[in-house]
Amino acid sequence: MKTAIYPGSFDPITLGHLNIIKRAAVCFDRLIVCVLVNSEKINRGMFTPEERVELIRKVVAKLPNVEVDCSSTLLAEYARQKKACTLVKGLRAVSDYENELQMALINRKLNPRLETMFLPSSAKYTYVSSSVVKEMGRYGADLSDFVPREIIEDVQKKIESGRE
Ligand code: COD
Repeated sequence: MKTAIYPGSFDPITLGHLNIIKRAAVCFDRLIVCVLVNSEKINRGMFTPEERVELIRKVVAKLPNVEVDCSSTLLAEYARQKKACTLVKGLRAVSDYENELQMALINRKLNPRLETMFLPSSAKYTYVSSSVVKEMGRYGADLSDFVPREIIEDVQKKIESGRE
């Protein structure tokens, strides 16, 4: 069974993330979407790791080979524990690549069986990011082109509660 991991901050999950999840899910028997809590960004996040997992679960509920998890383990070690052969990363721009290449090389050094697969962002989601969602939400803008519809209300409520 071929298992892949799609790691991220997912603060919150966006349509750009979902597009990568759906495209990766057809390439592997099992895809684990993993909220990494050792990422530098996590402590600065708006949503707690548990909330991020909850939102992702709502969005991927109908994708049978997609699981959602949260981990504070070193990614290469987490992949070993899950018997995963591949890390999936999305690339929005050349600027993403430099940092991602370095991480891919380090992860393969730490776990020589672990490959990184880069999926280019779909053109219509290239500009979508969790930061943009939070920024737009603070201004009460319509999030339907940015966030999966199942979680728009949750995301808007959370952003509004942060404004009080
Ligand atoms: N279209 C396509 N892909 C997208 C889009 C979009 N619109 N938005 C985001 N993505 C991709 C990102 O490029 C990334 O691959 C993934 O989705 C997750 O994105 P984010 O923004 O939720 O998460 P990031 O960018 O903060 O990444 C956090 C990671 C946890 C993935 C990163 O920090 C990481 O890989 N950490 C592991 C550290 C590691 O491997 N260390 C090794 C030893 S140094």
